[in-house]
Amino acid sequence: MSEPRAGDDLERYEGMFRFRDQDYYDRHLVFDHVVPMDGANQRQRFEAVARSLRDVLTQRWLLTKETHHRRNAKQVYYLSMEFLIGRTLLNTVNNLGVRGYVEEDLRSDPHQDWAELLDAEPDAGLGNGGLGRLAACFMDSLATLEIPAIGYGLRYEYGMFRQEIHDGSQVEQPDNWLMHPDPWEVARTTESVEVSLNCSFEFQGGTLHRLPGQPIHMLGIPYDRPVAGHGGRTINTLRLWGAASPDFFDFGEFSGGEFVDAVLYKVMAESLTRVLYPDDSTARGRTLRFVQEYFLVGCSLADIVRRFRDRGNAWADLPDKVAIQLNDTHPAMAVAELMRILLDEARLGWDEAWDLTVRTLAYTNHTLLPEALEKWPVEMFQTFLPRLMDIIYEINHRFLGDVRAKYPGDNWVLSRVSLIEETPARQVRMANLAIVGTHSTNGVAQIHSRLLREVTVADLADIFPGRFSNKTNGVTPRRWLLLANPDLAALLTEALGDSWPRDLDRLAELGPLAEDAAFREKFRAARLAAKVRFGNWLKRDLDVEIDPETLVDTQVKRIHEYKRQLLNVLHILTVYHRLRTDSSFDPAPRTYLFAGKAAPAYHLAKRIIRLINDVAAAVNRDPRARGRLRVAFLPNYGVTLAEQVIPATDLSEQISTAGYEASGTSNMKFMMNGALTIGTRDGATIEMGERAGEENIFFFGLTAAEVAARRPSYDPGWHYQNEPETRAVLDMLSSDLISPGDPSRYDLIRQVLLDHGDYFMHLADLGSYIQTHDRIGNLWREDPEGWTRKSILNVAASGYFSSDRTIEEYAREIWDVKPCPIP
Ligand code: 26V
Repeated sequence: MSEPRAGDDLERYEGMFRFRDQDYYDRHLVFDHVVPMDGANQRQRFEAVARSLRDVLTQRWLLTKETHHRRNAKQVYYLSMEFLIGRTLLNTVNNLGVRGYVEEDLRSDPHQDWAELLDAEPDAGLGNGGLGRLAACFMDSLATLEIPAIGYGLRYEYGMFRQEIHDGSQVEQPDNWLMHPDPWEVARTTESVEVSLNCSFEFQGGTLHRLPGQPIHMLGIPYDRPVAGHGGRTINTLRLWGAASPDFFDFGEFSGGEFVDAVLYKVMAESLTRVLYPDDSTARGRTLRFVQEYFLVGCSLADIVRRFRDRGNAWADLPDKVAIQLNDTHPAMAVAELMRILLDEARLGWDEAWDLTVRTLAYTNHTLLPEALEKWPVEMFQTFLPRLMDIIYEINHRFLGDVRAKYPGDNWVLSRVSLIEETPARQVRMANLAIVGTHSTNGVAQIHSRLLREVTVADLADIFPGRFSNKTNGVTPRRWLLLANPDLAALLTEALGDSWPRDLDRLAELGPLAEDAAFREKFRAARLAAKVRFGNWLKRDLDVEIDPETLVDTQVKRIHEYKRQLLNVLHILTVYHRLRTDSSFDPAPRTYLFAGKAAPAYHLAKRIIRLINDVAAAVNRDPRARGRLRVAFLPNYGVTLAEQVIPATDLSEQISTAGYEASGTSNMKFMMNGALTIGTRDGATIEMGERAGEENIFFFGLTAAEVAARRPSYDPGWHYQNEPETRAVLDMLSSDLISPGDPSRYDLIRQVLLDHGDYFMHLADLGSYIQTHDRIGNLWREDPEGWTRKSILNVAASGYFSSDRTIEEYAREIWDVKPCPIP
């Protein structure tokens, strides 16, 4: 990786990277921080390296913007409330192809340690999970494919909370990731945007009063971050909006007491982008989130329209020059806001404005869970955004007129597709708004797109059949393979040359090598090296010890009932029960790893975390389990932890109740890194099986159709009565073994599984899950060559799951954009 690649014309970077030769690095270190060279701390050194790198890419960044502008190229705008970026330094160094130079230069600095330096960068955790990480992978692919694109999001001062585990339970700590100045971002105060709400606030004696009808003006300050594509040609921009209050009030007019109120008011406006909302089913109805969504939409559309007009375009050309993708319904107010701009500012007629709006916007759905489908009270729109509410009413009026013509006399269909839900309270259905107001609605895996069309919004799909499509998710191989797994990446480069990170289909050439014993040996060695590296990292950073020779079995993702971490726990308890009751039982030695955050108000999910920790404690202290069974919950799951654990995993757990996981993306990352998968036929895991061959993936359990068919008659009690192991394991939950001295600690979980109907059907799938795990354990121990063969075949079949393929499909089938090569 230290060699510059042919054709990447990296020579121009050489010389610029002489950090030690009094160049960028020394200057930044000494002058930015005003410290002597040898007195700087690790954080200051990180900032200096990052700044130097930003200096190096600045010219390319400017050239990218200038080229896009000059060519008036069609531009993609990706609107998302979340971008789960993680760290930027190593990814940028890799993508620019300058890792060799940087490492070499830093080696000559006696105070410098590359690994420690990387650790000084906090994760930019501006997202909850899959949806936010997908946005970050897409930004990488857009830049790599040289597609003109800007990502728009919010600059939360506090990202996803930091998870600590106290006595086995999750404790949320604020993530003050911007405590130190962020070296990547550029504040562009001169490009600030003003957005207005029709509702103001007033402090009176320290309490807040709403003043409907009195407009409040807010400022959006853009903070730009460079997104360097692999090969370093295109540097796109991620623009995050920070909220500020314009100093529109004249401080001189305020008397002494009001001065303080005025400042409080200002502080309040600036609080808008303080914190990321956790993905929380109870989060609906919260005014701050509503205003955040509008703030993103208002600032971004103003910016997009300004760029469009600056290039001298006529309004009629909007869809030919601009493609706006809505990442879920969070920015769906864009439908009404773009109409407002075209009607009130551009002064177009309704029909033309509507045609341009629909052709410019597109929408991606990321979940079918009913509690996650957004609805906002009509009253909230009326209070804050009355003009948008008027526009939504008018859209609905015209739309329902068309529907009436299509289905005369069918009032049920009208009430189902209406943008407004009438009962129990009047609310705007944001998914309906997004489908009606855009030309494209896509799901994120085949099964998900089908269920969306056939079940969730079947009426709308009937009305607009041509609007629906599937775009199966993908992940960037740069971060998830090249960066995360240097051992395997080096082997791939040895076998295939160095083009695979940009052409992941080339992994298919590994297929025949699965039969080559010498290659299998090297492959196994690379995988073991990754596991050893992970083991050392775990010991050093988290003080957890694992044996890299054991089968590492991992489930990492948000903690949610539908993802069924509980099913995994029930299997572990089954193995433990056998170890306790059968002295001849001798399973293949395994390490079970969990990580994931629970929404702060999701009590059951938090209880599941505690259960995992209690089970880990019980198992790990029992001599009968020693060397055979080990369980660990790794705190604070995030991008950086994922980069560590995924390459070291042998078995990936993708065990959601079929029909509930829209796609999953960690499943793809595990596959690329050579893990085998145990999974239900859900999300993109189904497509992984189609590509790798059913014999190379471990499917178990009910299909989505079977889940739906079984639900009405499903009785979890039957399994308890008739399956001795199921009964033994559920009884362990309320025994002294797991929660000594507190046997009722897991009553809630027992109730969910037995008394409340087990909505996610854990017990229905438990038997088949356990049998499948038994087969997996045997294969691992009895046939290591066969395991490695399957592992290689999985990597070989993973090329399809590159986000480059996904983005090429969006570009061709939704956006109609072409690459715009930078000279
Ligand atoms: C909902 C809410 C509700 C209120 C406050 C904040 C918030 C944030 C996120 C969400 C919904 C998240 C939906 C989501 O992350 N879906 C995941 O998207 C992945 C990428 O397409 C996909 O792989 C996962 O299967 C899907 O669960």
